Amino acid sequence: MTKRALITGITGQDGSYLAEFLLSQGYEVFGLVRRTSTVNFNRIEHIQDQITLIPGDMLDQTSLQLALQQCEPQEVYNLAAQSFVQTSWTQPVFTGDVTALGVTRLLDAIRHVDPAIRFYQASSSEMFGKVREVPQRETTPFYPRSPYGVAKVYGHWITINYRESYNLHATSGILFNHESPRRGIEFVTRKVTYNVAKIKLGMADEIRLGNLDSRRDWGFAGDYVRAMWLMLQQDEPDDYVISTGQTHAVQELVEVAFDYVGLDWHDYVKQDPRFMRPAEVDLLVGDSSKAGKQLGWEPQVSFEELIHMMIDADLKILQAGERA
Ligand code: NAP
Ligand code: F7E
Repeated sequence: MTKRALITGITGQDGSYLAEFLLSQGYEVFGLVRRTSTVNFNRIEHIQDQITLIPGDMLDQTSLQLALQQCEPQEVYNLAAQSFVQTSWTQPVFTGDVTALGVTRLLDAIRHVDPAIRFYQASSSEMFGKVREVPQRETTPFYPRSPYGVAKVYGHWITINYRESYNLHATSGILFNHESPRRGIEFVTRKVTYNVAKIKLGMADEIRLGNLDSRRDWGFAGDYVRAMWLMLQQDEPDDYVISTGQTHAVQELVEVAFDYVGLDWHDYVKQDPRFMRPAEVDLLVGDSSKAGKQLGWEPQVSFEELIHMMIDADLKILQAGERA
């Protein structure tokens, strides 16, 4: 029997990779899409004839219930969120409504429509924030440092609460930063690779960045969506950290990117207080040995390979005159 999966956030970076992956596994794929005045399906337009899009919004309980009734999925992947940390300080209530309460709306709809549905929640390393332990693992206490991080802690715990209260197969993946050529242009990796490509092509002459000292554990999004799927294939729901175990400063990201195109970053990078955060997460590095043992998951793409892949893709986009 063909399995059916519903992905919220299918138009986002991870949603597009997960949709491709589930199609390759023979799934019938449904995606929840919210109404916007301009269609923004550029990450999924190459597979749009193979998936079914259902209108709905994480802010609207009825739309979630109707979406579940329409597609009758065996698996639901909740990737929808206001996911940009910086925006969460200027839109803290909206971020909480979508990224935190949205999880409860969806879990409650599942409980009423079909409690046998397996549920994946996109938890985040931002929950560790001001880290209590290095490296961070499933048992590390949370100390979020942004309204986004706080909202994700809520989403994480409501997932566990619905698992324990209603016996749902509800799993949470605590994913560390993962990037790709499809990453939103506002996140630091893509901002750097896109602007380095522009500088290389003579289309820009500087990049303005915030804190160069913070450290992140950056992996490839294509590897990480495979982990999401593996989690829902387990007999029992659980929580898993997904990470590379390597950490790099933003400055190292800048160095690797400029080195790749044969330029010296000192000549182009300007620090700009507009991109500093009211509270920073200084160091993230994950320990995903539980996922290694129980899911057989390992990352395949190194940090350097990832940055090179993103620059190659951005050079192509710019040379073709396409949208970022
Ligand atoms: P993304 O590119 O920002 O995508 C977010 C998705 O959520 C988009 O499809 C967006 O739709 C949708 N969305 C936002 N508000 C919505 C609403 N009210 N109703 C319905 N859909 C809504 O994020 P991503 O990088 O793919 O991340 C996927 C998930 O993993 C997010 O929950 C994120 O917080 C979490 N996460 C990401 C990382 C990472 O490093 N990428 C790490 C840990 C956790 P539109 O296209 O209409 O805006
Ligand atoms: O920032 C620093 C910034 O915005 C990374 C989301 O997917 O991963 C992501 O959150 C670091 C921070 O990602 C700029 O201060 C310096 O220390 O790329 P980012 P993030 O905040 O780590 C987690 C796991 C998620 O869950 C989130 O959804 O880079 N930084 N200068 C900058 N960051 C940005 N965006 N822009 C700069 O100019």
